[in-house]
Amino acid sequence: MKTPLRYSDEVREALGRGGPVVALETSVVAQGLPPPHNLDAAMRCAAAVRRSGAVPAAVAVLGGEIVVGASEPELARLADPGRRPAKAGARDLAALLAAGLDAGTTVSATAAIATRAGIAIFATGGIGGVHRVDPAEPPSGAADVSADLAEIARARVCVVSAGPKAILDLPATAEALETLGVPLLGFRTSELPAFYADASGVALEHRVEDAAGAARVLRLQWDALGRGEGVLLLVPPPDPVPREVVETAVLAALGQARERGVRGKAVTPFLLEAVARATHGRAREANLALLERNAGVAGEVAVALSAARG
Ligand code: PSU
Ligand code: MN
Repeated sequence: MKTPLRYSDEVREALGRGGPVVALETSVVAQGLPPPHNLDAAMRCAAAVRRSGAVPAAVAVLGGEIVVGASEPELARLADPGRRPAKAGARDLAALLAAGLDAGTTVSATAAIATRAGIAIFATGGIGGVHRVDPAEPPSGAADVSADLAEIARARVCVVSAGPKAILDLPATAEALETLGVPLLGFRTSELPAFYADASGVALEHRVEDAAGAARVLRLQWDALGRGEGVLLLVPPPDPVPREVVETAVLAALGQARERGVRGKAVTPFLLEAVARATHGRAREANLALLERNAGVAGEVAVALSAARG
C-alpha cells in the first residue's frame, strides 16, 4: 500500500535537493483561531518561512489525502468552520484517511507526517501538554495530557514553539518532557516561554543564541548520537501579555469550561477562545505574532541545518 502523501511541486523539488523546508501545522487554522485570523495566520507564517529562505509546507488532511504543502485555496477550505474540519492527532490519521475527511493537523499529527515526509523542522504556536487539575475534583488518575508530548518523543523533528500553551500546567509539562527524554532548547532564553504570557517561572538548562547553534544541537542529537527523540526549540513570544493578565483570564476560562462540561479535543480550542475574549483580543494578537515569529525562526534553522548537512 502506498503512503497517501501528496506534495506540492515546490516542496517536492526542495526535498529532492536537500533544501530547507519547514512543515506548518494546521489545527491552528481549523480549530485554534477563528476566521479571518486563521487564514491570515497561515499566510503570515508561510511568508515568514519564505523570508528566511526556506520553503513552507503546510500539512493537512484533505479529502482522504495527506497534503504536504497545502495551497492557499486548500488552506481557505480548512479555515471555513462551516465545513467542520476534524482535528487530527497522530492516532486519528488512518481513520480520517479511510473516511475521506478533511482535518487540520495538530502538533502530534504534523510531527508524524513530517518524519514520514523527511522534513526535520516544523513550526507551531504553542504545544499541547499536561492540563491543570481541577482542585475541586477528586483525583481520578486520568489527567488530560496532550498526545503532542509522546509524539514529539518519537519523531525526529525539531518543533519550534513559544512553549506549552499558558492554559496548561507548565511545571508538570516540563517534567513530562524530561521523563520522555525530549531535549528543551531556549532560543536566546533560559526560561521556558509560556506561549502568550511573558513568564513561566520554569528554568531551562540549555540555550542557543542563533539558528546555527540550534542546527548544531540537532545534528549532534540525530546524526552523531543517533537519538530518536524530537527536540523542542523554545522561542519567547515577541509581543507577550503580562503573566497576571493571562492567569486571570485562564482561571476564568477554566471555570467556564468546567461549567459547560467541555471535554477531550474541544478543551484547548475552547480555552484559547475564552482567553482571547477575556483579554479583549490582546491574547489573540500575541498568538498571531508568536506564530509568525516561530515560523521565521524555524525557517532560519531549516536553512542552517540544510547547509550543515550539505
Ligand atoms: N498553537 C496555537 N494554536 C493552536 C495550536 C497550537 O497557537 O491551536 C494547536 C496545536 O495543533 C496543538 C494543539 O497540537 O493546539 C493542542 O491540542 P490538545 O491540547 O487538544 O492536544
Ligand atoms: Mn487533551
